[in-house]
Amino acid sequence: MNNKPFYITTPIYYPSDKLHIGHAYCTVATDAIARYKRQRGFDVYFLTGADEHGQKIERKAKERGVTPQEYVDHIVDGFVSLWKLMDVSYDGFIRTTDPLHVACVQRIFKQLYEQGDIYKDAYEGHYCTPCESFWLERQLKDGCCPDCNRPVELVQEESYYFRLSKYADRLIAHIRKNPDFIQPPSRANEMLQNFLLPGLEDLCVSRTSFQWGVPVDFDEKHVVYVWVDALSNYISALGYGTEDDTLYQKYWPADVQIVGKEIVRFHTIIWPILLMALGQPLPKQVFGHGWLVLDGGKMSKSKGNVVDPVQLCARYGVDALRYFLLREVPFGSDGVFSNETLIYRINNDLANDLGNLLSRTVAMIDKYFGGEIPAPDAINIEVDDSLFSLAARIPSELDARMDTWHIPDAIAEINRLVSACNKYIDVTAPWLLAKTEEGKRRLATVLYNLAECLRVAAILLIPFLTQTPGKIFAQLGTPQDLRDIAAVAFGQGRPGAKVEKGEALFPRIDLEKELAELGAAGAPKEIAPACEIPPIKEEIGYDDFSKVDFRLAKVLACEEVPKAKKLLKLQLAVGGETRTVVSGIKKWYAPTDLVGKTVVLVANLKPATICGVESRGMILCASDEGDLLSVVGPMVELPDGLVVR
Ligand code: ME8
Repeated sequence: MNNKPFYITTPIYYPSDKLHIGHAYCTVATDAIARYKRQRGFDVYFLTGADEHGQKIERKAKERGVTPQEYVDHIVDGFVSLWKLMDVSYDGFIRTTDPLHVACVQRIFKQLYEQGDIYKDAYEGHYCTPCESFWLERQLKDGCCPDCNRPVELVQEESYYFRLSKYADRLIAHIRKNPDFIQPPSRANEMLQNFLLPGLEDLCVSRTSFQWGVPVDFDEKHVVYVWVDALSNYISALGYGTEDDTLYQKYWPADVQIVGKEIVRFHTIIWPILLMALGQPLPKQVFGHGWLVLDGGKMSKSKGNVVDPVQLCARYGVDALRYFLLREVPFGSDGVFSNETLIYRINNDLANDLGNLLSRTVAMIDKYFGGEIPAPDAINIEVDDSLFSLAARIPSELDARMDTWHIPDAIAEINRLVSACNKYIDVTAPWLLAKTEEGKRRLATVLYNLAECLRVAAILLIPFLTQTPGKIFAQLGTPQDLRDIAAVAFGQGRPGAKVEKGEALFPRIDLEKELAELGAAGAPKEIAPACEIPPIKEEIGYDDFSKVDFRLAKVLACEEVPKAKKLLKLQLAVGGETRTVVSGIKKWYAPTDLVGKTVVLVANLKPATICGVESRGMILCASDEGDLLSVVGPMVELPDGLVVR
């Protein structure tokens, strides 16, 4: 135990409707580092949370007819369940709507104002609401946001400004003197060349055109700019500036702040300058990771190609998804997600290599040694030595990769050991050794070595996979004290431990069958409406509502309307009466799909003649005006004619 504090953070997430696998990537990678450091005896504090303020959220809540707080509460519950599902071991979860955070932001703003680093002025400029970013005229790309290409809004407001320019030289010097501050180094260059060296403008840090933010407490018509609000989370969560700032004293400055590449700019310019102005130390490192992309584009809900981590966990298990995210994406660069590569990784690395090695080893110990790990005996220097030395070397090789957060390379080291074991089985041919007494003495050594390598691999896998190491230990009968990193050295395993055959760690997946099931696109289908969910209409009284006569109606017959592309003609039974109703649902239903079904009819709608057929009423459908449509009906069988209210 070295007990040194280690503070690591993820960005705090925007409450968008659903987190996708790209978000999960960032958090799972951070979790792996946190778990790794804990395993190495550090006193880790891992912070994540939710970034809940801003115009975007205010607008969305309004569209849905709920308060912004109600809107974010619901979504943040979803974040917490996803992190729980994916075994994300955070120590702190900060919400920017927490009163402690709000008070901290207000104190920071006031201090900077009082010391002259924030001043009031008139502002005219361009604002990208989706990115919550201000842009100068010259920074726009064809009049649009240079980051997301969406239109910007011209904003004219009296605002507070933060003197970024005053600190620019100090920041440039800091970046140059501390090559580790921004990682990977390419991102440091990008910040220097694109933003710092051309010169920093002062930053507009308050808004008056919306309310959903932290109010400037000495000038309440202003709310604090969301990025100043959001970035402060990293210290507000530790009690910065409060009476009880024990966590702050212990953990700040952060050892590493993991962020996506598109927000490195905020974390390596605004954030360090804010800290300089407050007289606080800067984080030791900001690491900008790449994106998980689909077909060359960043995942995003608006592109309609989101892949749901909850669905993927349900289908393949948490460890399979964690493994894919951590092994497939080179840390710092972009990685591509496809169902095919995910299944390939599961089959190749997890089922064939690791899973098979365990089941073969346990089965052989069971068969040839009555289920007890044998004591090593007849060593073959040539063959065994290379396995020993690899097993002895791997832990430090892995440490070297993890020192620079090269998680996929660290996992590749463990895989090297697993592959070497599989080759060792081929070379030693245990099934032949089992045939003679002398061979059996040698076989004892071979199986001890295999069990020992598996134990070492399982210990090293602990930071990355949360369920598999425990399963390996259980099958090998590894006692608790030998599951610890302190016991990682090859050869500590005690002969005599009882192995226990278990289920396959990762069942093989039939790729073709699976892809067919997932659909031609190879991605789990997301049901996403074609249009934004429209806002709830203006309130009406019960009197207005009661004017509409909704009834249950049974479809007696249904046919296409001749020469009409979209229409079906339905004969409906409505409490002893038969009616004809025309409905534009031919694209979704064949006539036979509907016969016998009970639907909801607007029974007192004035008759209308559509394509020569008189329609008396209208049946209710839920639709997004795009491809999604369903006729609406009761959840249990009920007689036609019943009133729906
Ligand atoms: O940026 N691949 O929040 P956010 C990899 N609230 N990472 C991805 C990704 C993808 N496809 N999509 C998103 C914000 N991310 C701010 C942060 S911090 C003070 C405020 C990553 O919910 C993204 O790069 O839009 C970012 O690091 C994180 O998810 C949260 O994104």
